[in-house]
Formats: sequence, structure tokens, C-alpha cells
Amino acid sequence: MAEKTIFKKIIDREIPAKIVYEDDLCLAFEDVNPQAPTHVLVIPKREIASVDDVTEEDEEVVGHLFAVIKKIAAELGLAGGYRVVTNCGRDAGQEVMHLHFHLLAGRKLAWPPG
Ligand code: DGP
Repeated sequence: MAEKTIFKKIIDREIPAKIVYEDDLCLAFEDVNPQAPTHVLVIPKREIASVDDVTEEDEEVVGHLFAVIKKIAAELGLAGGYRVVTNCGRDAGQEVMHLHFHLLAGRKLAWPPG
């Protein structure tokens, strides 16, 4: 069996994380290497490697992730706005092969991204 990703280990509570939200389908926790004052990662509990691996069966859970992102943004009071980013594949700099959305806020975010 393939080795667990670091995010699967966080889901399974094998390594710690600062969890900000959890339900049956997903988990959200603070990024260990924050790129903004707020930097939360929102992940499905189901093991989906990247956007490239999303199937029809995943549509409900992926839609749910966005509902959760909105809820977390409201709870954290991100009234000034926020950015949601997912890196897919090598050129985008994806490091962890478990689908995740970065929720970034708390400073002016440059556009276009690097
Ligand atoms: P990406 O480059 O899109 O695959 O982003 C992976 C993110 O995961 C990166 O911002 C750092 C974060 N990260 C990596 N390992 C850990 C960890 O063990 N704990 C937490 N909380 N975040 C991690």
C-alpha cells in the first residue's frame, strides 16, 4: 500500500495540527508555513490526490469544501476578502498529493500570483 500523505496522517491524528473545523467530509487546519496572517488548508477526508483526480463521485464533497470555506471565512471575520488557491501538479508547485484548498487572508494579496 502507498505511504500515507502528511494530510492523511493529520486526518488520522497521527501527527498534530491546529484544527479550525471538522465534519464528516472534511478537515480544516492552519498551514504550518503560513503565507498570510490567515492561512488555512481545507481538505476532504476522502483521499483525492489533486484537482486532476476529481471524479463525478467527488462532486458533492468538492462542492461541500467551498461551503465550508465560506463558513470558516465568516467565522474568522475575513470581511476584507480572501483568496482560495489550489495547486495542481509540478508546475503549480503542489507538494502534498492530497487535494487541498489554501484559504489566505489578512493582507493585500498580489495579483497575478507568482
Ligand atoms: P501545496 O504546495 O499546495 O501542496 O501546499 C502544501 C502546504 O501544506 C504548504 O503550504 C505547507 C503545508 N504543510 C506541509 N506539511 C504540513 C504539515 O505537516 N502540517 C501543516 N499544518 N501544514 C503542512
